[in-house]
Amino acid sequence: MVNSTRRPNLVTSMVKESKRPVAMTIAGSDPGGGAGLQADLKTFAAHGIYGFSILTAVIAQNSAHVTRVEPVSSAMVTQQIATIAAECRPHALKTGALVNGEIVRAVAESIRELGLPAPVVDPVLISSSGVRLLDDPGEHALRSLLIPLARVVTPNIPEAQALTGIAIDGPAAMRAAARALSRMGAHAVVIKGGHSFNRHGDDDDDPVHRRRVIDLLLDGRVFTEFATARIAGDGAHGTGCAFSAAIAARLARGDDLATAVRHAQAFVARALRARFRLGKDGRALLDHLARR
Ligand code: PXL
Repeated sequence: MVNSTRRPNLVTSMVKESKRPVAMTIAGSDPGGGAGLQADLKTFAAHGIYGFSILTAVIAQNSAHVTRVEPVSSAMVTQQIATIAAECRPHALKTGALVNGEIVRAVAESIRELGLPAPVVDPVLISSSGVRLLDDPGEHALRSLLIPLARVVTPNIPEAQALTGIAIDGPAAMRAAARALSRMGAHAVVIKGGHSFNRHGDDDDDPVHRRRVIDLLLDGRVFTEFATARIAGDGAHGTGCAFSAAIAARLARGDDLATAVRHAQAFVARALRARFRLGKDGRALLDHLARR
């Protein structure tokens, strides 16, 4: 059982307090290591950032399928965050799969009550294999409780559409969706351009977006576009996790948000160019430690 009255031992009390940057992820488990909490920790490590990880759900999955999602109790999520934060306040925070309304509420309350940094909110709604990782009450709580606390919210195009109700069929609608998310209270929004626009049900009839990916940042009232060459193929498992974790890692190092987004885009592109497969019918996996 828990022994909360245990006295600190002499050895640990002599260890110097570290100045090294620390980031915290609040996310679900991917035992395959491609997405979720494990991918976030690898991304932090690749940036030289120490990582704290708060588990929201145990998820049985491989790169092709999610077979079971078992949420952790919201009390346990609260307790993990409080116990870790009592020892060291992280310099940056990101959230991933939060599964249900109670967990979203627990995370938002913990951030407010403990005065944690404004989080990078990756609004994970469904897994890349199509299974819901946030239920309807959770989606509502995300909009009303967590997005208003966000330093930045990082939806892909389908997530931005689901959260705003705006059909994103081109650059103007993408800007409108960013403004709508900003009106929900987020300090900033990045809509990732990796998913092509859905025009007439045809994915890629836009000549610019066929060759390039444009991630759109709205910080306050300022739009910035980050363009990069589109990497051919059908992407990889966990690109969204790597992107939001890389932003958090850069923020933990003290970068401003635009610099963090630019580097996160380059980080994901590098990891994606070095992608590989482990199974026969699975999705590609990122190489989070790729050098170039
Ligand atoms: O990429 C979204 C995501 C987030 N978190 C976990 C996941 C996935 C996608 O599969 O498994 C745990």
